[in-house]
Amino acid sequence: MIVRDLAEARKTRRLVEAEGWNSVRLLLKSDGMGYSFHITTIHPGAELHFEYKNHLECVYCIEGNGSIEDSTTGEVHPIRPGVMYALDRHDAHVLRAETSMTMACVFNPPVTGREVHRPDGSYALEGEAV
Ligand code: 9YT
Repeated sequence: MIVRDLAEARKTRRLVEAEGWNSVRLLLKSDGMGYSFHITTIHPGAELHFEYKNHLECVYCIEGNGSIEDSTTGEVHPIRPGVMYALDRHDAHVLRAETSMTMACVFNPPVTGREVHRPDGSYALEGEAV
């Protein structure tokens, strides 16, 4: 069994910080679960263009308000506590935070540790050039 405390994990290399967000990776590939699990904070005013070409992701909003725009269709969905979105088609999207947002995120395949976004909004697959 794996038991981890978010506040403790935040003090370790499980915390990854980047422009507009930080994320604590509570489960990584090395944990052998087949997915990774992150608690991500999006900073107020952030506008993030992501496209996880190599990963499927679902995100559940725990706190804060913002929106997600489907970059292909232009459709905008409000995000508030209780809302989940799943990028089942590796959907290119824009995440906008009106307030600080706390999100629980699951990635399949799991991230390995220190990934941050490449210029195209994706994370590298393990072994792929960064
Ligand atoms: C909300 C969102 O897109 N989260 C992505 C995961 C987070 N940026 C991370 O842990 O890399």
